[in-house]
Amino acid sequence: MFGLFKKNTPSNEPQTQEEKSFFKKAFSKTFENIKSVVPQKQEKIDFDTIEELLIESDVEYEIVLKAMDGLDEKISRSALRHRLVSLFEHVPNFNLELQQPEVILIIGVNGAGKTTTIAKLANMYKKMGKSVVLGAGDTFRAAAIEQLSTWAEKLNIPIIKTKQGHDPSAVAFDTISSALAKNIDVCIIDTAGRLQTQTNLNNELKKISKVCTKALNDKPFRKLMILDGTQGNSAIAQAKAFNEMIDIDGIIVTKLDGTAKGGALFSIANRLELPIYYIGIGEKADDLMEFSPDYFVDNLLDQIYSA
Ligand SMILES: Nc1nc2c(ncn2[C@@H]2O[C@H](COP(=O)(O)OP(=O)(O)O)[C@@H](O)[C@H]2O)c(=O)[nH]1
Ligand SMILES: [Mg+2]
Repeated sequence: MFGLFKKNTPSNEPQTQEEKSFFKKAFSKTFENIKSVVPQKQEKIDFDTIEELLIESDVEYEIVLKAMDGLDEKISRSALRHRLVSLFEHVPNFNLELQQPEVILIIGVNGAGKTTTIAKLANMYKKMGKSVVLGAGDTFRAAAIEQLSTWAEKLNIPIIKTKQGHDPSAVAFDTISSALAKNIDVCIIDTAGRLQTQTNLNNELKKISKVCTKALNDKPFRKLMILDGTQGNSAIAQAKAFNEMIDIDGIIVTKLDGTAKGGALFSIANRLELPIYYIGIGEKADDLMEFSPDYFVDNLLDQIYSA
């Protein structure tokens, strides 16, 4: 089965038939779109055609130019594979050593899928036999606390929460303290959606991050950015600003099930120089998948290249 937050290695690839078809379903719109540019599979494909299909699947133009620089007029599968896979190559910037408790702070704009992704991660950890506690750190809206509480109940997982309007840093601190006191393996902390331009909210986020560090006695924890896949490339500027603010460790891209913009994964990973750990492919607790760049690229090339 999938491990959590491993380096992107071939072992991250879907193993069972079920996982494989799940992956194909997630990218079905993106792949259909690509096939409309190259209706017939070929051994070598024209430079201009490849350029067009990358742009069509929402790879940023700058990244398209970078990936294709110096390639021949007729491009072979292996040449293109090499270029596309290397767009994902960069070392994850967090310490892979497991901490106890493993703390994950979830960050992103409103509606990106933060709360839903927390439920999915909690579900995954639980299935691995780990104990989990959730922190309802989006104290901005009462509905957000309720939403996470509903998930906690459904998944039978404890949750730490306060009233709407209370200090989210206190919730983060209490969640971590509770995990330490009860020997819980994993803490996942929600935060309110915010834009990179909202100074007050951003100072609040820095404070939450500092409080986590303090509660953990300076041990590292993970800050994951949730990006809405249907936004394609427009999510990148946002994520860059957040990364400058509090050093993001990795990305989860949601809602890939509803978009043909799967190519944006290339630009997101390359421009942010951060690993994409998971992809969200639906609204249910099981709709989260580990992301393997190699497997993604191979499947994409299968659509257009003959064997
Ligand atoms: N189709 C689909 N919908 C998703 C996915 N992740 C989240 N959503 C939906 O997106 C909406 C916003 O999600 P939510 O978790 O509340 O976002 P938040 O504001 O960032 O916490 C909800 O209706 C979710 O069910 C996904 O991977 N696929
Ligand atoms: Mg939320």
